[in-house]
Amino acid sequence: MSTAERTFVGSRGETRLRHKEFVFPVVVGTCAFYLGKKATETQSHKWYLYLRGINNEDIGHVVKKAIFNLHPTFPTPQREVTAPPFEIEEHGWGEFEVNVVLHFADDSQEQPVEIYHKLKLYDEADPNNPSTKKPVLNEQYEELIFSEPVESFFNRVTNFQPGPVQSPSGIQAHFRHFAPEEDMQRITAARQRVALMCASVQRQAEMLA
Ligand code: SLL
Repeated sequence: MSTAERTFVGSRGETRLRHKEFVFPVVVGTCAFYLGKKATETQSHKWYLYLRGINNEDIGHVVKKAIFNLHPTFPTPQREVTAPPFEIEEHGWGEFEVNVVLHFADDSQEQPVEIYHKLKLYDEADPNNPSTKKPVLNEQYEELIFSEPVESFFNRVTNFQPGPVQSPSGIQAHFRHFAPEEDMQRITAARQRVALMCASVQRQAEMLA
């Protein structure tokens, strides 16, 4: 393909990659600890809300800012974090839906995106026996899709090797392990098994007919 076909010029004069999709997976999560004896009516839990890379790598080369919009019962409910770790710590008494607005690196020339995420304080399986040791984790895997990305942004981020991000909170020990590629392999294998089963059922049906 010639350069002219591979790229095109966007409305702001930027060179974009035609028919290309850049997929950037992230995890939005909450990690809540019951305060036990220290619990009060308005502060029963200490919780963390975060945006992270799926392998807990630094995502600052793609995301420049995360705005966490909390429930209006919180003082200054809008919290801006402008560098990794994109994480906040709070105390509260109730669950609610958080709105997260992500702003991307300037050279991406992309608009911010919004993600909604539920802060969970109680384990659904056992809501009446909160533990002070084991936190309640709620993590959500999201794929940020940059369709027809700016060429220079795409080249920069795909050639970049991010390091791990460390948070003084220590909550990483509780993070889930996400393996989308392994999941995909399992799905493909399961599809093949189903296809084989279907073929065998069909053969049997044909023999009986
Ligand atoms: C509920 N719909 O009724 C939810 C609202 C709001 C939680 C939960 C504030 C903490 C503070 C807080 O935890 N709000 O006052 O500092 O369950």
